Amino acid sequence: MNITILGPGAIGSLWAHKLANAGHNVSLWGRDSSETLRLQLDDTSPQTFANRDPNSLVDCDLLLVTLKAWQVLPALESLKSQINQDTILVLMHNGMGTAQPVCDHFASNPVVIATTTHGAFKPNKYQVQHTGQGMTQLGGMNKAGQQCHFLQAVLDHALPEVRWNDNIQAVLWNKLAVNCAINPLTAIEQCQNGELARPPFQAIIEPIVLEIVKVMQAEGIATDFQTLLATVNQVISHTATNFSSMRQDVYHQRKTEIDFINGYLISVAKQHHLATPENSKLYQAIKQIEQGWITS
Ligand code: KPL
Repeated sequence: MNITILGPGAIGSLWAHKLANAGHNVSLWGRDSSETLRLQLDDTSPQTFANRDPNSLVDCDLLLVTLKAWQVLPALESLKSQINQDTILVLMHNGMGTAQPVCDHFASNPVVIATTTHGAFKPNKYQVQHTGQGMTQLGGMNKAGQQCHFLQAVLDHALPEVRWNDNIQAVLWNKLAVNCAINPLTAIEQCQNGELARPPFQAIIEPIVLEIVKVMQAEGIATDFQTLLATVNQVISHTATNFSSMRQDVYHQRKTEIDFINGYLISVAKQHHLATPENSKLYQAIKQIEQGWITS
């Protein structure tokens, strides 16, 4: 397949390598203006990818969007005239809230949403490290996207394990809950995920999770407090030495994904007339940190 990776950060670069090794024709579309990008995955030999080649959009079978949530819509909008109406758009990022606007703006394209637990780290422009084996789940967001089940085999062949999930919304909501509880707290405290297992943090996490459970149930997602709390704590323990993506964004003074994580939760809660004071506190604290960089 002709595959273009829009946003070749750590996860995008990992997929670029794996898909190219599986025999696909892979191009990148990154911020860098150079015509080619040379990338090395772990200790394998470096590969050269075309970058920002307009033909790689026109002839694209699959556009894998691995940008940050807040970059997705502006980037796709700016490329809209070059994107073929048959190109499958696969969105893979933390948080929720981009898929519906993408479906609205790209009504003819199949839209698929993906979430992955693979760990990847890009120490510099030229290298990417696969830091943790994980699993990727996919599901269709619109009618055309729901017919893209075959992508499961294509992607699984490149970087297993990949599962197609007809109830991708439930998967995304569970991931959102994990990110709502872990990301802002670790960013505010500037700590590793594992710190949140300590009792003072557990006392903060419990009411956060309780609010999320109520919103998920109002959205028709089957869950309960004990199950969701256990899911959050399992991720805390499995990723104990990680610095969460939001902790890294705050550390480097980069715009965070808060609007698409706790911000998304708060906006859905409002639609159901549910109060979310604990999540709102986290949201405001991260917004205040971001505001501090603008005014300083
Ligand atoms: O998704 C993550 C993130 O950092 O954004 C978790 C699961 C919290 C792992 O760090």
